[in-house]
Amino acid sequence: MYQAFQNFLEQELHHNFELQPRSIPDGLAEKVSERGKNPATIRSWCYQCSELRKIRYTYIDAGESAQIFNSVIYPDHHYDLPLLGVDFLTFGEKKNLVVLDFQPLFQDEAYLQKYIDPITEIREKYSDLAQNLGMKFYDANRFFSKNLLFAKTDPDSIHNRLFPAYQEYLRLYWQMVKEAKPLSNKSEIAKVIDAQKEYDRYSAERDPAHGLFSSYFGHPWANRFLHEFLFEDALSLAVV
Ligand code: BLA
Repeated sequence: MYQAFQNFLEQELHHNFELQPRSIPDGLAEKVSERGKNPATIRSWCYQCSELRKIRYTYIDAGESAQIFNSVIYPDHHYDLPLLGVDFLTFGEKKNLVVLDFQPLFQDEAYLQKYIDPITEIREKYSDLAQNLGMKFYDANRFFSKNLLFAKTDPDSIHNRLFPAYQEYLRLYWQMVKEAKPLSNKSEIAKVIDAQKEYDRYSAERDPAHGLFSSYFGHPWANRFLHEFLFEDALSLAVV
């Protein structure tokens, strides 16, 4: 369902940045489960480049049961840029949930004006994908923007609406990354580090996918995947 989205992301990344592989801890890059009705495979990829310190994406292919594409891009700590967040989920015939956002590190007006307002023109073209759905797991005011796309949709719209929207969001994101001026002030950089860690801590705590990972791949693997790969900086904050 989402292979074309993954291909597009890969092509664009390679075209725009000097990617280097970033390691994935042993046993977490790929796992196959025979537990469900259909065998499920989870695969992840991770890269870095000078502007983007962690680029990760994950595809879960459980045939007709589930197709999931999830990605987060973390800018280098010298940029206070939002994270790019992608979460596209299809379960069976009927349930398609898609979320796409520039995830703000801060919520003050000046920040939102700088990094979120430029998306408005694109978001307005795809208002059918901005459905104002309530959030059960997350707080919409933390690490989400008013320009997020968040929709319950169908395969036709995924192809005809979400795909062009996704292309436009990604292209705008690359442009922002390229135009961003690196921070030189130590305390500003420290604020970015804290905010990115807080994102991992918050996400690891709330992640609605933990149950899904556990049911396919077992509890120990799910815990490792969450804390050692997806949100690896969640723990380091707890220790401080
Ligand atoms: C919801 N995301 C979900 C759900 C699952 C995942 C299973 C619940 C779907 C349901 O309602 O049944 C899946 N989350 C994942 C997977 C990973 C993950 C597979 O982290 C990792 C591989 N989620 C993100 C990112 C965004 C995001 C980057 O990981 C931002 C764009 C958003 N996911 C998001 C939102 C919801 C969601 C807003 C709805 C949650 C709610 O109602 O509070």
